[in-house]
Amino acid sequence: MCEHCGCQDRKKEIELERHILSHNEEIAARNREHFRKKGIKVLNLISAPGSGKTSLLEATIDALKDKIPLAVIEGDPETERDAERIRKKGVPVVQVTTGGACHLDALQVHRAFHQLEGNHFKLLFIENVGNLLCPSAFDLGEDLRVVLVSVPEGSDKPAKYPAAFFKAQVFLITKIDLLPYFDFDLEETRELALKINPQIKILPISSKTGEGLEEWLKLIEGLVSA
Ligand SMILES: Nc1nc2c(ncn2[C@@H]2O[C@H](COP(=O)(O)OP(=O)(O)O)[C@@H](O)[C@H]2O)c(=O)[nH]1
Ligand SMILES: [Mg+2]
Repeated sequence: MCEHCGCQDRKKEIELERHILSHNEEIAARNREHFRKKGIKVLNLISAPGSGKTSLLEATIDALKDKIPLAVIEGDPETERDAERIRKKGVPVVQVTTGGACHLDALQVHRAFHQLEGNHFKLLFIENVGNLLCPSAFDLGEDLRVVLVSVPEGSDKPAKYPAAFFKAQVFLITKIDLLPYFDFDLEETRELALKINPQIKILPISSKTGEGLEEWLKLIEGLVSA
């Protein structure tokens, strides 16, 4: 090992990371095949803590649960709090507590999915652990990856966290009811995201006022009927 920077250790670390990621990809591919066979469409929601993932799920469930049977997997470092919020909506939910890990992996989703067995659903939402960095490296077997940034977080986030935007199909700008109170630049954030991923679909929404939700719901209904 190099006594100055420990570069030998770093090499081992990189090899270990590669091994973990390729193992995750194998399980994610199996998840994807399993979901496909069962006719279940899966969305993976990724954002920083507090961007409004659970609030969006609550609003989405209110709008869709009588039309589409759905279920939720919640990921958090600790507590059943988000699962309790979803349970109150009368929807099957499994909470995965990662004990400090900053993302969900495909094996955790595989196990949580088995806990949902016995429930009938066609749509599965996975709320990832609140973090804009780590979850983007881990495929869970989802059909649609959705990245969220809320207005108070600032419009520069796509430039700072490009991997999250590169691998997502949908970018939700959340809490747009707060636009009058923050210097969030909608055009800037759109441009930054499209520079990283020209195909990404961008929807500004507010779970509080319902603005923009219609298009989000249409997108989900389109995915389920595809
Ligand atoms: N003003 C406003 N607040 C919101 C909106 N969505 C969520 N919040 C608030 O943001 C906070 C975090 O929301 P939550 O859904 O728990 O975020 P999560 O950590 O990403 O799941 C809560 O206090 C919510 O009430 C919104 O559209 N507008
Ligand atoms: Mg949450």
